[in-house]
Amino acid sequence: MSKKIYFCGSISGGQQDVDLYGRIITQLRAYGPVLTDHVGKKNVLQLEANNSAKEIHDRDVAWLEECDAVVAEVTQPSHGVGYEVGRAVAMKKPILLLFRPDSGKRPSCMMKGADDGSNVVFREYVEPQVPEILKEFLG
Ligand code: 6IA
Repeated sequence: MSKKIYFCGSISGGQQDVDLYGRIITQLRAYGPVLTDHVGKKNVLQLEANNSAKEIHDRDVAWLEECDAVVAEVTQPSHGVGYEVGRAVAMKKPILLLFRPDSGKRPSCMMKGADDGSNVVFREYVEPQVPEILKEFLG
């Protein structure tokens, strides 16, 4: 069954992982449309340049309401990603939180601790594990 997927990744928080986001989004498309595929594009700032912050916020929250599942790459800390995850938890969406321990970063307790063993899953991973993790979550 096709699922509408909302992918979250850092933009203003730092775009150093944008190529990884793009590779994850490419794999996510096998499960359904990715509503936020611009998050994996280096030129997202130009793509969104004609939209105000309010337009982007309201559109993204509407997409969150519309989606069937949320996948967030949370290694690079981002206010926007934390906000989206919090809103998605309140909406009771199925949420997969992906964190790379080999980044040397410390995961936020508000991401790691959001794991509830069912609806919200926090997964530490290395990139070669992405296909099996997505299959488990979305397949
Ligand atoms: O705080 P951050 O920018 O790192 O938050 C990133 C997250 O919030 C992503 O998962 C997006 O879904 C959403 N988001 C935040 N800013 C934007 C944005 N800005 N465009 C699209 N989605 C966004 C465009 C740049 C702006 C200067 C026109």
